[in-house]
Amino acid sequence: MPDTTYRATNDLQSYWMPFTANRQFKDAPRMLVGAKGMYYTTDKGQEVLDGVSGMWCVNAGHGRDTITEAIRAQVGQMDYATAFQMGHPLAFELASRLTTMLPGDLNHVFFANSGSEAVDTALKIALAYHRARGEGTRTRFIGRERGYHGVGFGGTAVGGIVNNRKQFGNMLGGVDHLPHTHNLEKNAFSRGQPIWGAELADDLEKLVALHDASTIAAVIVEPMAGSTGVLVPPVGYLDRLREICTRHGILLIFDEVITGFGRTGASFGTKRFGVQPDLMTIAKGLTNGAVPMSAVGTTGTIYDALMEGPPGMIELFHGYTYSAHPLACAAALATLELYENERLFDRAAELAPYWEDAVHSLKDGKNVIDIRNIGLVAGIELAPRDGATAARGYDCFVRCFEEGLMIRQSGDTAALAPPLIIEKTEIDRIIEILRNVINGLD
Ligand code: PXG
Ligand code: PLP
Repeated sequence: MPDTTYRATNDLQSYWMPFTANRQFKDAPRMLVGAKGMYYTTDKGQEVLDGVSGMWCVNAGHGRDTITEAIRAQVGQMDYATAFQMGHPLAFELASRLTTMLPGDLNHVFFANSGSEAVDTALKIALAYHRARGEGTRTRFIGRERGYHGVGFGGTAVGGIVNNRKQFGNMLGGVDHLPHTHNLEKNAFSRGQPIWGAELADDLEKLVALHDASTIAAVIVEPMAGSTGVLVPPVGYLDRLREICTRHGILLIFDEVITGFGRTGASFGTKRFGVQPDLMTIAKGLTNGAVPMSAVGTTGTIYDALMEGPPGMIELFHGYTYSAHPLACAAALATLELYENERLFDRAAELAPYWEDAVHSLKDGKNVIDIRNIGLVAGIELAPRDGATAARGYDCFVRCFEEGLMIRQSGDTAALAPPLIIEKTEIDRIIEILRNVINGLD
């Protein structure tokens, strides 16, 4: 049984909570004290079905023994080792293992600790690559409206979420954005990839015409935008982005922090959608959420371009104290083994049709204006209340939690992304709770 006590001296005030309405939360806290399999346990002893894999990361379910044991063994063996001018075997083993999984010619891996750091790393690698090839004028980045790329200055700048930017001024300069692909008139209640919208990628041509290709380093997009409410790419859209990037010598970065590790019904979104990036960021599911870790996969072309100059020269002046942390490497290796042994990516693909039918059965729910899905992800969009965007979405999240279901709120969209070990009965339970909650909201 989890220990459901926390210290009485805890006044809740000292901790400044991230992405949280601190005062509202502290008036009515939701406290998690345990997690196993598909369920969290609250401090009140309530079991809560995890409909969002913690925060899109616990893809193999909570408290997996082999991962726990791998971390325990590693901390006993060696707690920490710097990655600067030093190595430890698990880091190399993990990188090799990852390159066998990563699609196409993504055969080198740089380690960081969060999705945000992976994004900053990928952007910097893109700049360094162009400079190494004598194209140092390529410094501009193109992101996309409604993109989420973490909270570093780089990621916030290429991201397309106004609330993440407006408190912080100018961000990184020289950034432009593609239009997002969300369109209720054309695509509401699409199952899987929407049919309409590939032509939105052509806006990249306009941006190239405006800024000139010689100034553009990279385009960064999530294959499927997760954080802003599950926006599945229209059929042909990513292919077209790829084609335009290739034609203009622009690197294409896929941010697979959410879409990696089985979420879309394949190992990576790249595989699911059949489009190959030059750089890929991964995090979250890499360690099943157990230890923070992220990585950037790059092509041999990019790596080789930087392996020039005298052999004693540091090729990339970048890295983190905790890059390739031994506990994270141990957790990641155990996680990848678990994914493979339990065939969890295949399982996600096999469950996807059942999941799709289940989530679309909410179509007639009160105020439901769209349902989107792919793999084991779904977004259920509710109409906003007059003058109060996101209020209905927030109430939906709180009510679901009270009823024993954890979802993720994105504006007025309820996002679902359960652990890939979910059973059909648990899918049914998610839908039942959501239906009751949605129909009970004003
Ligand atoms: N890129 C993508 C595509 C993400 O989804 C990050 C980068 C940043 O990762 P870190 O580890 O720095 O948080 C993410 C993270 C939500 C939500 O509301 C999603 C994320 C983070 C916070 C909230 O769905 N994804
Ligand atoms: N700030 C100071 C004062 C540091 O010494 C360091 C690292 O040595 C950092 C920030 C960066 O920390 P990290 O490598 O964990 O990103």
